[in-house]
This record gives sequence, C-alpha cells and structure tokens, in this order.
Amino acid sequence: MQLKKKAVIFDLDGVICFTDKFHYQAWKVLADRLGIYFDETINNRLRGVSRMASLEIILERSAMKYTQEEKAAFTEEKNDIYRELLKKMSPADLTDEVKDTLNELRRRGYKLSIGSSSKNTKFILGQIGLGDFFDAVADGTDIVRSKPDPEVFLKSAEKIGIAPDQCVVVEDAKAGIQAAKAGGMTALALFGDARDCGFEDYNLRSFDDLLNVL
Ligand code: B16
Ligand code: MG
Repeated sequence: MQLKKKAVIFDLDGVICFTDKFHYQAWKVLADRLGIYFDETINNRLRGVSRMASLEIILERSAMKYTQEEKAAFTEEKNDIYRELLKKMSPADLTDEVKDTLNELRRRGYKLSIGSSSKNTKFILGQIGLGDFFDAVADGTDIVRSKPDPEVFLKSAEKIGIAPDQCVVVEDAKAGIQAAKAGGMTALALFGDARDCGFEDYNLRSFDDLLNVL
C-alpha cells in the first residue's frame, strides 16, 4: 500500500512510548487500597480510554457505589502516583526505531502531530526528549469527548492546518482506530487491540513499516 497523504498523527501511549506498566502500577495501588481485584488483563482494557472511564472499568468489580466527588479524588490519587512513576522516564525510553522513523518522515515533508487521550502528554513528551519535536500536540486537555470520538484527532489536524482526509493516524487501541475512521482519516493499526480490530485500513508490522506505506 502506498498512501499519498500530508500528515501523520500519532497516538502517544503504546505507539511512541510505553507507559502501560506505570498506569498498571498506579491503578493497582488504588485498587488494592479499595479492596478491588485488578490485574494486567483488566489493565489492557484501559488502553486509549480516558482516566475517568478507566476508573469506571476498575469499579465494575466493586460492590460499592461512589459519588462523583469520590471518583474525582480516586483519579487524582492515581494520577499523583502515576506522575511520580513517569519521572523515571528519560530519552532512553525512546527507541532508535521510533526516533529514526520520525526524523525520516519529517525529512520526507510530512507534518507530524500527536493525538492522545492523556492529560500527561506534554509531561511525557518532555521526559522522553520530544518536548519540542511535533508540529502540534492535541491531548486530553484539549477535548471533552475521548476516543472513539474523533475530537482529539480532529483537533490535532486543525492545529497543523491539514484536512482530515489528508491525515494518517497511527494507533494501538481499537477505540483510537474507530476515532480516526469517525474523523475521516486513514487508520493504521500498530500492536494492541488495534491490530485486526476490523476498522483499520492497514496493519503495520512495526513502527518503521510506516516508511514503506508513506
Ligand atoms: P491520563 P493514549 C491514553 O493515552 C492511555 O492509553 C490510557 O491508558 C489512559 O487512561 C489515557 O491516555 C488517559 O491518560 O490519565 O494520563 O490523562 O493511548 O491516547 O496516548
Ligand atoms: Mg494508545
């Protein structure tokens, strides 16, 4: 497949870098404190899902009914633990494959941006040395509806000034692939439950496989 497009919008967690283990550790501390069973399989369901929606998935295993205020406090508690763990990230967490592919795409003239549900996006990009790299960043702080709603990708496309049908999205979550398609973009699946989810336009074999299709 050879795509003639102008921009590539990347999901962050699970595509550019991997924060799953930190999300898992932080949610696990909260779940243990609340006496709720939580494991890595449940954690996989949190990929690409907003913070509050993630909490709701964890609370499926609880018999308790919590108020919105309590839930907000729980997500804040988890986020404080998560951000402490993110401080361990450094430019060493960016693989050469990702770095070299991004540089080559830029050399080929593509606009490159981020479309992530995470409200910690800018912090994570700074940690891994990409704080100033992308042409634009749209993240959880810019949107009111999370994936599979296309809002974050449409916002990202708007920020770089490229029409949605000229944008390719790279995602590791099925919800993200659905969001890209809902926004009228080409959806490339990489890893996770995005692969073969039935909504993708193409399954990437690896991150640098992008150079074969763009
Ligand atoms: P935060 P992505 C998503 O990022 C993560 O995959 C998901 O697990 C997380 O719950 C969500 O961000 C919100 O993150 O709590 O940092 O705001 O995959 O859309 O880059
Ligand atoms: Mg992701």
